Amino acid sequence: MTKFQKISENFLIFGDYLHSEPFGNGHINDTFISIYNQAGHRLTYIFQRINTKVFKNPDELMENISRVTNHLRKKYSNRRDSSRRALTIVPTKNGKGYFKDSEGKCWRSYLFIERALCYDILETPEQAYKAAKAFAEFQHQLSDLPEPRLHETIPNFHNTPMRMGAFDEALRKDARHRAGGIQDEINFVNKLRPQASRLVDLEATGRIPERITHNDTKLNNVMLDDITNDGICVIDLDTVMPGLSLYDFGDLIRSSISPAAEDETDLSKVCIRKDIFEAAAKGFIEGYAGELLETEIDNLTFAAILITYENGVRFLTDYLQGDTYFKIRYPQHNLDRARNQFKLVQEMLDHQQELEDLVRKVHRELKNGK
Ligand code: ADP
Ligand code: GN1
Ligand code: MG
Repeated sequence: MTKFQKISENFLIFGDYLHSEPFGNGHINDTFISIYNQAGHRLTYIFQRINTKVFKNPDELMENISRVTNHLRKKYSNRRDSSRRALTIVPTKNGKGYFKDSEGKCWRSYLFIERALCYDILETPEQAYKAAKAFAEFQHQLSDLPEPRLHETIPNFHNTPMRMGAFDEALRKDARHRAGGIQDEINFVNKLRPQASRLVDLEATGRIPERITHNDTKLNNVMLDDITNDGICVIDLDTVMPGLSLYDFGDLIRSSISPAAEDETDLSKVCIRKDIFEAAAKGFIEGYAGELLETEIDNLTFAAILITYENGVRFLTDYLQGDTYFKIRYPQHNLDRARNQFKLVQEMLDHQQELEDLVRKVHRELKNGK
């Protein structure tokens, strides 16, 4: 029996284990698919080794996910496809949300969502509209989650000024002697520094509300239906916690507006697609069913710029610290990602006015019922 099969035997799964393989392109957890023979049906399950360096309290993490997925499932209960619309945690045989193996590693399992795909690069404005709508509806559906407040699985996750503080500290320590080669990137970080606190300031002064948000709305964290392209299921729920609606719009734009991959090194390929942006803005505002405040709508474009910048700063910080957070495939990977993100920031800054105008146009059209 393989080590993996032994782990999987601790979950409440009926049938015979056939095999497993690594799956997906996530930067944080280790994800696998496992195939079972269940009374003659071939069934697939997701297994994940939770990254406990990043998520330090797996009990609180799984409690959040369990509350969120149960709440969503109730909302979909009259649709007869609730287990495709919300993640379903497969419990352990002891009724827990995760299993701790003999090495102290934490494992969980989800039902595999069939006939849907996660995209790393968005292909059409229709997909942008549907992905954005799914993330906005996800937030909207969680707006009446009963108390208590969700645990903050990573405190200050999108607190950009604190991310800047971490960057400054990493630069000061320069643990891997890498600072010498990144002067252009340091200059870019400093150029935008004065804007870093805008969203946290808007929140602190009560002009935008705290909501329950996903906080990791990277394009490949929503599954689009194979046939309809509908955003069938929002996944990767580890960072669902109190946050700002703007973070989720910002991160979706960051990860979908460019036709190039997040680690593309030919920066001439990193550019913005206005039709994708417009479609995503429409899907996001519409998915919120009229409940986004004007101040939130007015800051959608800025949020896309800020979250892309914040990600660049995070990649660069990890590069300076010796690549301890994001999975990398080669030593310069985080630096390449940071350069890519900063190029994308510059592209958005160069067209900021046009993007703002698109948001206003979409908002106006939706208000007029178009
Ligand atoms: P990470 O935190 O590492 O990004 P994710 O939870 O996003 O991990 O999972 C990584 C990938 O695995 C996803 O992008 C998706 O392709 C796939 N995946 C995760 N959960 C499911 C699921 N329940 N059904 C189908 N695919 C899934
Ligand atoms: C990570 O887990 P994944 O790959 O969906 C990261 C996000 C970053 C993203 C950049 C918990 O997302 O914050 O924006 O990489 N998730 C966490 O690709 O840090
Ligand atoms: Mg993911």
